[in-house]
Amino acid sequence: MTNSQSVPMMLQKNTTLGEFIIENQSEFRYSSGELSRLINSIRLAAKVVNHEVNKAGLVDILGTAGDTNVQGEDQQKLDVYANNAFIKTLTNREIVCGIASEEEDNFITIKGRNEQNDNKYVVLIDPLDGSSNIDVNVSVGTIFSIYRRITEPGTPVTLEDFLQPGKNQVAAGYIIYGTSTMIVYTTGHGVNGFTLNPAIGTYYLSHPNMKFPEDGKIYSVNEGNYVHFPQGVKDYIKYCQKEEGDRPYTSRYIGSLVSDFHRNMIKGGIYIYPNTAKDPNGKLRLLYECNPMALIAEQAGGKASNGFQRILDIQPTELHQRTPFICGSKHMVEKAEGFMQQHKPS
Ligand code: AHM
Ligand code: MG
Repeated sequence: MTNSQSVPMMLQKNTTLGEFIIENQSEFRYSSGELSRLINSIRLAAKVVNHEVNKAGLVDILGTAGDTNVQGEDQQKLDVYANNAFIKTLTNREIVCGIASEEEDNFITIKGRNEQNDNKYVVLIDPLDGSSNIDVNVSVGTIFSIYRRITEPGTPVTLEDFLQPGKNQVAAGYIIYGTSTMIVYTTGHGVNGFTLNPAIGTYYLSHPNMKFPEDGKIYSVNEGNYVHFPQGVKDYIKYCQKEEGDRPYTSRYIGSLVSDFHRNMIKGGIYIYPNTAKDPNGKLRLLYECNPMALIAEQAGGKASNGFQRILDIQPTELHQRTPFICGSKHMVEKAEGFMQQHKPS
């Protein structure tokens, strides 16, 4: 994936997501309409999940996980619900050849009607990220990542199709279920954000050509783990807190990657989830969380690294691989990397 090029785009604010997808279809490298249909189905599944997330506070009234609802169906936890909603939509529409989800141990092979699947794309998804925030009415999100398969269309997908470095992504995005619901995504030509008008169920282009400010004043990290952080991260946090120039910076941590990232992209900031003594590779998953957010960050002029290496260059070896993650405004990430370098493990 190369950096954004200038392509004609329909960037008027009253453009709907549906119109935008059609208008910009020709910008995809392998334009056959398949990727457009795929993003369309994600848009649809996101509406279904949004509807369910919005009623989360009613769960205690309507029934909890393990109960049966009025239609006689089992009530599901929201993350399970979101997982099923995305998998079902993508499977029913026969639009991809494989799906990997943070909620599933193994990838799923999608068979076509005649047992053969000629679709070219695989999707990797974190259906409901930050789901521990659901119980307390705080924003959560969905993160998705799309690759062209490596193996021949018509044959079953293999692990190799999913274990591609993030720079191979053809598209990535997130849905934020916040005070309003938004889809933010990139196909490698910049980043655009669409806000759902819940009254009519339509997403409108509200944030065209989103850009990370190069500098920022917000740092987002779970400081409760401070004593376990690598020395480079500790030093960077102390730098953020120091009274000098435009510092101290403001600390803001929601504990929901999509929400923290979204705020930092709009206002300027850095998100850090480092490795700790307990979790030597950090907590976040390379394929479902870090790669898609890294592509969006780079397409918006930001940066994403594990402290020593560009996230999008990492060659994954496992589906559920974890990585330390430093992401946000370019100059802030570079500064943090500088502190990491001073304590590089030999
Ligand atoms: P999840 O996929 O289990 O929801 O975990 C990912 C989430 C991120 O959204 C968030 O930034 C992070 O975990 C918070 O972790 P912690 O509570 O350790 O700070
Ligand atoms: Mg997650």
